[in-house]
Amino acid sequence: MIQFYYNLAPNPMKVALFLEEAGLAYEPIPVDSRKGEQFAPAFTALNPNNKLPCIVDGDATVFDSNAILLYLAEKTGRFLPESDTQAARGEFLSWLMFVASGIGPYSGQAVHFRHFAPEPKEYALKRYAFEADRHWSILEQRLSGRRFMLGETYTILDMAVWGWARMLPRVTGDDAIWTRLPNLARLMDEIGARPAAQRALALQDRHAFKTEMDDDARRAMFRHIA
Ligand SMILES: N[C@@H](CCC(=O)N[C@@H](CS)C(=O)NCC(=O)O)C(=O)O
Repeated sequence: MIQFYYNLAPNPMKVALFLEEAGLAYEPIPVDSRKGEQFAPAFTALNPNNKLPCIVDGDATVFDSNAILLYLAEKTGRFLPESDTQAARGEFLSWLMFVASGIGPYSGQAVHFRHFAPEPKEYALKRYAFEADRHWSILEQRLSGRRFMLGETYTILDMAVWGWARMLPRVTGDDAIWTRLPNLARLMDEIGARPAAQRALALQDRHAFKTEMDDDARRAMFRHIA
C-alpha cells in the first residue's frame, strides 16, 4: 500500500487525483504545515525539502508532485501520452516541466505576495502576478482547439494543471478569471466532473487541518521571518 503524505494544497491534490484515477490502494497521511509537522525528523527523512506531497511505495520514496505523477504513471502505465515517439516524449516533458517549474512556483509566489506578505509589497506582487498571469495565458493558448493538454488523451499533465488551476481565483485575485480563461475553465469542468476528482477533493473531509494563519503558522510556513 502506498503511503501518501499530503495536505489540501495544489501539489498534493494533483497526486490525490492520480491515486484515485488509477484506483491504487493508498493510505493518506496528513501533514499539517500550519502546525509545522513538515519539520518532524521522520518526515524530513522522507522529503528533505519539508514540503508536501511525498509518497512511500515499498522501498521507493518519491517527493515533488510532478516527479510523483511521472513515477506513478510509469509504474502503472496509465495516463501517459498515447504516442511513445521521441518527439511526443519531448513535447510531454516540456509541458510537465513547464507546469512544475513555472506554473507552480509563480502561482505560489503570487498567492504569497497577494495574501500574506507584509507591506511594502507592490513591486513583488506586480512581478509575481504578472509572471503567473503570463504562464496561465500560455496554458490557455495551448488548450485552444485541444480537449486536453496533449490533445484527445487525458494524461498526468492535465492532472498537474488541475491541481493548480483550482486556485486561480486566489492566485489572480479575480473571481471572474474563468471568463478570461475559457479553455482552462472547460478543462476544469471536464476534470471536475470525473468521479476520481470528486473522491480526491473528499480528502478534505478526512482530516481537520489547521485553518488559522496565526503567528505559529506564519513561523512554520514563512521561515525567513521566524
Ligand atoms: N516542488 C514541490 C513544491 C511542494 C510545495 O510547495 N508544497 C506546498 C503545498 S502545495 C507545501 O508543502 N507548503 C508547506 C510549506 O511550504 O511549508 C512539488 O511540486 O511538490
